[in-house]
Amino acid sequence: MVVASLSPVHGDRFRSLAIPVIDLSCHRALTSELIVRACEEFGFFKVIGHGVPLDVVSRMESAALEFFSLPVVEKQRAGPPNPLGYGSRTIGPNGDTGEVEYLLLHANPSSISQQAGMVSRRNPTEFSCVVNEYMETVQEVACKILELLAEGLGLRDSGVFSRLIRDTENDSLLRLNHYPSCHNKEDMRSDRIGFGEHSDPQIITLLRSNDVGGLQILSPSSMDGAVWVPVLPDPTAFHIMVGDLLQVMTNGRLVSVRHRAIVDSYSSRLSMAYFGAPPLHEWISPLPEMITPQMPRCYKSFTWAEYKKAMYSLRLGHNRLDLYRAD
Ligand code: GA4
Repeated sequence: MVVASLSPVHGDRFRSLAIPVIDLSCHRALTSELIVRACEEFGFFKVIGHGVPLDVVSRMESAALEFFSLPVVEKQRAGPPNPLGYGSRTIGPNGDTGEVEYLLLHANPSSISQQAGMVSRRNPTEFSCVVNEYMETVQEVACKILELLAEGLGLRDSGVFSRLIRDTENDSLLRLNHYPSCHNKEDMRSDRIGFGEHSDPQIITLLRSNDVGGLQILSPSSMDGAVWVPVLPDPTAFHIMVGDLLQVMTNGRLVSVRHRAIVDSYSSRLSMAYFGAPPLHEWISPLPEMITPQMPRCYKSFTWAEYKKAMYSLRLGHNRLDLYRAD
């Protein structure tokens, strides 16, 4: 395993930490073992050797930049986010805010083409094609990671996680985030929150950012309370996050990582997050193979639709998994 070192930036309490870097083009058995270890320890790792063509990423990035550079009134045609669409500064329906503007798109091709009409007046068809191509490519990488993960966990069915996001009715999303840099000196603080602390509710997140830093993860095993670890940007890689549903299905063996984004005062950051999610009607519960006498069942069963309903009724930083702990 290659290890990347993280340099401390601003924030409250921070420390530098080595996070795992996993090369997906390496030997399968070794890679799957490393993925499991990274997901247990951090719920977070970086992948290289992922095989996503550079032009697929560049086309998506250019389309996102083109959208965010439109006049505000134009962007607002694609909003407000309920929950999909364009939003600025408000996050979710319960009063959370951040120094960010964003576009939330559903992975479903018909939903993308519907949204494309509001996002791009110039060429909605081209926008749909670019988003569909990016989604399909990134979904493949997500499935590969999930299959390696299942193998590394020794599960009989290596498709047990990936099948959920391959399902034609999957509820996966793409979030394009633009964190603008500061225009005036008064705002140049080192602790401006772009996107507050939270874990991602879905199964898995694949995040690609430009070369501007800002992502921080909460160090899971720190003895001295919460410590934020800044992640060095790498536009050629993807950062992978374990989501709440994967924590439940693995009966708490893998952890969903808490993270946040800080705004850089001098450069604007663009991130593109793919959230792999199951169909709405899908029942989520700890896999029987993950329940042992040493590790009794930790979570109750619920459908993804139920979980979504709960998450939209709560604040961004809420520890929503606590609601589903088995007694
Ligand atoms: C966090 C992860 C994804 O960005 C997101 C977010 C969603 C939203 O922006 O609409 C939520 C948040 C996220 C979890 C709690 C609720 C819903 C904002 C919020 C306060 C798209 C998602 O799926 O959940």
